[in-house]
Amino acid sequence: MSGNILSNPIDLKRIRITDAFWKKEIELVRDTVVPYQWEALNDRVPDAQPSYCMHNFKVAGNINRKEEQETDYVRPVYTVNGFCVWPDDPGKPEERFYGFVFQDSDFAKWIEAVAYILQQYPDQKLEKVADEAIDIVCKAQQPDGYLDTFYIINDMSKRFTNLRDHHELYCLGHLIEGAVAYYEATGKDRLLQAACRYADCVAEYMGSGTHQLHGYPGHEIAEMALARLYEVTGQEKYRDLGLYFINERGKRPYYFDGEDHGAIDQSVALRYHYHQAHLPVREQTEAVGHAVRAVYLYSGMADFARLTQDDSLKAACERLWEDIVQRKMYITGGIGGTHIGESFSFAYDLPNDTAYAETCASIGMMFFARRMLEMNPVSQYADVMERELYNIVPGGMGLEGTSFFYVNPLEVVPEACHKDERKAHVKPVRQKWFGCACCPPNLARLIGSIGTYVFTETKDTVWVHLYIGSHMEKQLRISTAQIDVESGFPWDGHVKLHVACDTAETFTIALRIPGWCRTYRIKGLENAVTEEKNGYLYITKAWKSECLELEFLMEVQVLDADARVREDIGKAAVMRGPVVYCLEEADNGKELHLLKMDEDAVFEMEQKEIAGESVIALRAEGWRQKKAQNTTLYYPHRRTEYERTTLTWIPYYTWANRGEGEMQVWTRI
Ligand code: FUB
Ligand code: ZN
Repeated sequence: MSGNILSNPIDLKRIRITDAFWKKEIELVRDTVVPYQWEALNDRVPDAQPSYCMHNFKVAGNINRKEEQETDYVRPVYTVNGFCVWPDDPGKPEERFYGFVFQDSDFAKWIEAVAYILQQYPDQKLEKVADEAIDIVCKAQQPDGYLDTFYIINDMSKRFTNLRDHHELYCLGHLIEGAVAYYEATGKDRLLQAACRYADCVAEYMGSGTHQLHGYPGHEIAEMALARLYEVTGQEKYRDLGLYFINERGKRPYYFDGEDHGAIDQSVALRYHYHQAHLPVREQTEAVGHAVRAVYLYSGMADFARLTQDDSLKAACERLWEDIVQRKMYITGGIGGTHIGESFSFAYDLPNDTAYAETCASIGMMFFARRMLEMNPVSQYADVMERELYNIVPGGMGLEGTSFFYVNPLEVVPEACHKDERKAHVKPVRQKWFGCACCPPNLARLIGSIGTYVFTETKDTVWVHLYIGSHMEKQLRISTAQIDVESGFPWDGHVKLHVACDTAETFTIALRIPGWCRTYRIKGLENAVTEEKNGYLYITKAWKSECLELEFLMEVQVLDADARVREDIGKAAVMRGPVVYCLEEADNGKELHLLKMDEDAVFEMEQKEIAGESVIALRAEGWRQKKAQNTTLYYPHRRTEYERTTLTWIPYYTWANRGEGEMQVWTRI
């Protein structure tokens, strides 16, 4: 790849997070989220929607056992809630498959989160629970490696007949991700072996051979997972399978058209777009269709662009990236403007109150961004990671760690969520669990692995992409550098970078200059050669024992949206550093739409407690529109009158932690 710098993320084992903000989040995942989610996967959370995830694995494992023990055992065929269209012998309730077809993936994400926690906080009790869970999962595996409980329980003869909808390859992808992480954390390879065997089974069925299916995943993720499996095992067959999926997508005739999708309608005109299969991936220019699928695909494309040094694949990733961040991303980092198909809408169509902005899609943006950084360290990618990290990611979870948002709107009037079906997908408060629970365990694995987003490295350069307090070790040619980042983010822009080497040695540290920062100061550059490039300050010197002090001026910024974003015309949003702010009813009363900011508002910062979380809130004098004394719905225009009021903004990620109420990010100005 001409002119590019390829750098690698750093293994979690080499990083220790010391950051006030993120250490707390990771510990919340360790102490609350992981145990809570284990209860949820076992259907033991009172008043929450059941998961059936572990139930399905157990049922599938029992079928295996019966087949082994009873030669005349006939595998039953069962139906599944809303999905299965096969002969309807419902079978015994306790032996049926329940839930969504991809329920297995919730275990895989959970075990991945457990793995990241164990890497940072060894814990024998947790490891035992995880090993027992792995045992249940592995018992469900078929002799040829197949491992998807939906078909194992329902009808094995139908497997791989509906790649478009039935998520076998999605479950494979998640299984690989979880298995690799668990192997890296514990050295135990039982789940990794299971994942490899399932991948081998898929590779038997799918590929370019005449006897094989020329298919690819209906929901992407296997691509990036196979890239990871290849990197961990060194086995080229996994790289080849992942690349095959990437290259096959979008070819004509459309593979899914040859499948039997049962009762599920095929006639939707944009069906190719929904799966990003409307064009071969190298020809794609616009981010379309289901947003999570899309960014998982683009992440896989970026992996293979790097692994195979493929410039045309990289160029496609860059075009798709640009389309998202310049035309289809909310200020919060949310993506997916419409709930119809959980999809991207058209350019600049970013409604606030019907937004989809699925938590998983923002997590997918993190994956995509880090992979783009690995191919080319340009600060805009890290800027987006940071936007996701301080807004949608922590906001996706309640401050207590046991409630979650799937959809992340930018404006909420609770009554509308309850009464207007067009907004039924928008919940005004976080939920304990979801029937389709993709987001909560996705958050757990992302937060658990946050350390892998902070730096990337080559032999002689370390990039600091995120200012997250952390410690890492860098092996140089002759000595080892201990690098410590101390950071006040997201509340203040002070950062200290301590570097200590046993013997003075020359290497480069590249520090990201955040996109939101107009002025920064740095102390400690004596005897250094510096260069600013692509949003990074490259500092090369013989490091021995030094401390760099940085100050990124963190001002309150009032932001407009491009005039093509119809919903935000005449409105402004408030940010400070990477944090997006919002108005909430709890501080500003009802009818937030009547509030108006001053063009030249003077903001004051206020330390505030929100459900036990200490944050910086912002206050400024503004206006509340007076209601006219009309007796009819419409009346002759008269000058609008306002009264003075104080507006209080809180960080977006903390909204809906004080009960149900209105919220808005964009306010009239
Ligand atoms: O299809 C699996 C997951 O469920 C998707 O990623 C989410 O968008 C939800 O539809
Ligand atoms: Zn999700």
